[in-house]
Amino acid sequence: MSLSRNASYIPPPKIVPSILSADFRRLEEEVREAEKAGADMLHFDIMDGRFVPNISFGPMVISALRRVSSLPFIAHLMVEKPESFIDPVISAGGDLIIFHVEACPHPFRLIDSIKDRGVKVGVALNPATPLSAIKYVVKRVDMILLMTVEPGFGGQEFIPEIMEKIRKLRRIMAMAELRKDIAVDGGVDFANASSIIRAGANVLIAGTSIFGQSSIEESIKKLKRIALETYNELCKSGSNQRS
Ligand code: S6P
Ligand code: MG
Repeated sequence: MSLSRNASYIPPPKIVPSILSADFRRLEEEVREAEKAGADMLHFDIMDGRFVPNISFGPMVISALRRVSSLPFIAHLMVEKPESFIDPVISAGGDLIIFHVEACPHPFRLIDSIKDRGVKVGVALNPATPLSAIKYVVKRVDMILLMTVEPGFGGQEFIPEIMEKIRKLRRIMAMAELRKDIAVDGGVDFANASSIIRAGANVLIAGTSIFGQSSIEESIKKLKRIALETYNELCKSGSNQRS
């Protein structure tokens, strides 16, 4: 099916909790609660203290949680030399691996090596990295992740300038008739979720506004409601075409 003129194709929204903000003393319970509440995927921030000024956790945490959740797992590699994390993340149970374009001089090789192992692949861009950095690889990936904070820490504020970057990427995709997930990561909350979907992103990755709240379940449901209402409105008005 080809796109009607002027309509963009935003895939249905997905709410993706980032466990960086979870209570690590009760990680299993919090992940079970998130899954029960309707989370669509789970997001794991792997940091090496070099690509970003912080260290989080490695594939072992993915492997431990793989035993308690059947959600698709996204591994967000905020590391130098992402190629050395591919096998450990896949063995641990990762379903989609996202590498940073700033950390990878040979993205075609890395994308192929991830896909050859039967795993999905995404590419992430730091806030100040222009979209031209992924021009030649965008067709080959399953997801593009736009950082909406400088990577490294949870609980930061969404950088408003990135809203225009989301719009631009969705426009580029519509012109090329590409129907891919655009994820945003950092500072996503109840107040900006609707504008993010309107701009053209559909995967909302959220740490603080899910795990940092009094109820994980209510937060996921609220984010989902906001995202779905906005999405349905866009489809109804004809500015977005359903699949
Ligand atoms: C950004 C961070 C992100 C995370 C984070 C978002 O530094 O490293 O990649 O996914 O968990 O958290 P929050 O609190 O901004 O939603
Ligand atoms: Mg992340």
